[in-house]
Amino acid sequence: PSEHTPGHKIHEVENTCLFCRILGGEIPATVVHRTETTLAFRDIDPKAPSHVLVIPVAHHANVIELAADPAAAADVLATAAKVAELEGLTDGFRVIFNTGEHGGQDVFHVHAHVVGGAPLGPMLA
Ligand code: DGP
Repeated sequence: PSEHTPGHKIHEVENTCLFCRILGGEIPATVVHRTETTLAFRDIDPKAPSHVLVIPVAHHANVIELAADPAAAADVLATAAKVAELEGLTDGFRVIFNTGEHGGQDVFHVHAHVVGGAPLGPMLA
């Protein structure tokens, strides 16, 4: 099986996928929340006062692959909601899945950006 086959667990891709390596503890990250199936950690280059990435433990390349794994998709959204609560984003926030070239996706392990803590303007750059 190829390293990016949807749903493959972390040990099968941890040598090549940056976020699988974060899941494996090989690369440090500031963890905000963790469940059996998801991890939430601070973006290394925050674009807002609160900027947290939520990833599924199962390796899916993008939101299209995530959508084919409804349990993982629901878990990612539930963790995004939990992050908003933990971060105190009571005035609102955004959940963004950058996808593909036009979407500006740089890391091909699906991640929800949870951003807030200040008014965000009409679009996030
Ligand atoms: P995207 O462009 O949507 O694929 O977002 C990738 C995000 O990942 C980007 O906002 C920066 C963040 N990022 C990249 N490398 C690391 C890292 O090693 N640690 C953390 N915490 N975030 C990272």
